[in-house]
Amino acid sequence: MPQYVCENCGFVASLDKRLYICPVCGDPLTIMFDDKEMSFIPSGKGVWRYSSMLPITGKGAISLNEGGTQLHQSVRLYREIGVGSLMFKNEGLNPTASFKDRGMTVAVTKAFQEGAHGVICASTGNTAASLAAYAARAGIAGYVVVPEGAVATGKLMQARAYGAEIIHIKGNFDDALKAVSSLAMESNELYLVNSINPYRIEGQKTMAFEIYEDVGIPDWISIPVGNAGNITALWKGFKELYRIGVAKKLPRLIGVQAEGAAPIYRAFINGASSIEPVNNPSTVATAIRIGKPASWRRALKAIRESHGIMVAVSDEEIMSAYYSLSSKEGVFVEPASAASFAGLRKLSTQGLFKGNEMVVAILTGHGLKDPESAAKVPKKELTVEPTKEAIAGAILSPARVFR
Ligand code: AN7
Repeated sequence: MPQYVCENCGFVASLDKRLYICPVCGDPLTIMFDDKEMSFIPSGKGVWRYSSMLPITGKGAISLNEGGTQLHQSVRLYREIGVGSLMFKNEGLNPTASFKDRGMTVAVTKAFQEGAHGVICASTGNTAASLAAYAARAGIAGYVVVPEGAVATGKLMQARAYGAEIIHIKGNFDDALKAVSSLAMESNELYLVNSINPYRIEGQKTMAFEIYEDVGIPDWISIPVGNAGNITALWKGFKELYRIGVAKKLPRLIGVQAEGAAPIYRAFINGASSIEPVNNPSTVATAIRIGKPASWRRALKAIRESHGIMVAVSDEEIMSAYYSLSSKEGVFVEPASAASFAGLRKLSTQGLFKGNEMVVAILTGHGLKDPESAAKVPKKELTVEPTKEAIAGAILSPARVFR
């Protein structure tokens, strides 16, 4: 049987208990399978296609058809960074428009099976939107705790529309997660669905399975890092495929943090064995405005084991990547997701790529989530009289339009 394992101190426990973090050292627990307990027998669509690799079956799952997201082949930006092939895994195509839905279907199904009265999370926005949708689907209460004034409007409106109760705190995400975790750990009724919940990681690891089925094993995969659950999940998925002999090699991971919220990047660059938390994280990419990532240790391990690299990008680099993705590829994502490409761009100027690599950039959330950021791109807008002449006169680049 799979069991909880603490990758830090070796604590082991049965999945019968409800546990999130290690009772000995406080690190998030991992659901660990023996090789012989895993078989890669994809069947059906989306996250539950990989039930044979998950700790619970898809029977009676609380699902909104999450997963099964598309890879977009880059048509322009791959040349700029100088690789053979660049693909964007568009997680914005999930039902609530972020990758969180992959983990949420598994975690909320578990909550439902346990008879939890409600689910709760701390969130920079996307987890809140996802929780709210799956709680609605399950018919249980949803509570989301968010940093006041620091969540993109689309995400907040999603949570509101799905009927969740929204609690704003006068603090940041790290404060929210600390308070919410300790509340959930004292309560039988409230089930915690942040990424310190090991079932979240299980759902999210299916991203790796989809990439494998679509294109095999890329040379590099870049992924934005906030609380570090997703990079943990991505690596777990690939390692499991490798351990059971399905995949013959492993990708190298590129973890991207925003400069103002980059404790894992700093630890990596300094060769440190632990992170120095950032007390006042700040970045335009509000989704990853996180100073004390819960899964930092597993993220560092993933980067080091994969012979990967951490990179930090400025807000300017993020917003430039954001506009490049939308205006040159037609792929509109939120700033935290654009960090994924910003990191590749930065590493390419530092000479990381040789020219023939296959690279996948994980784009974690949809652009419509964050209209405040879209409002910052250069405007090409005019208001004119409702006449043919006025409109023709207002067209700024006639050479392209009247070709
Ligand atoms: C678009 O919603 O933490 O490294 O509370 O929304 O697994 O935290 C969101 C994180 C990247 C980082 N991209 O993933 C939350 C939250 C987007 C995100 C991340 C988030 P992790």
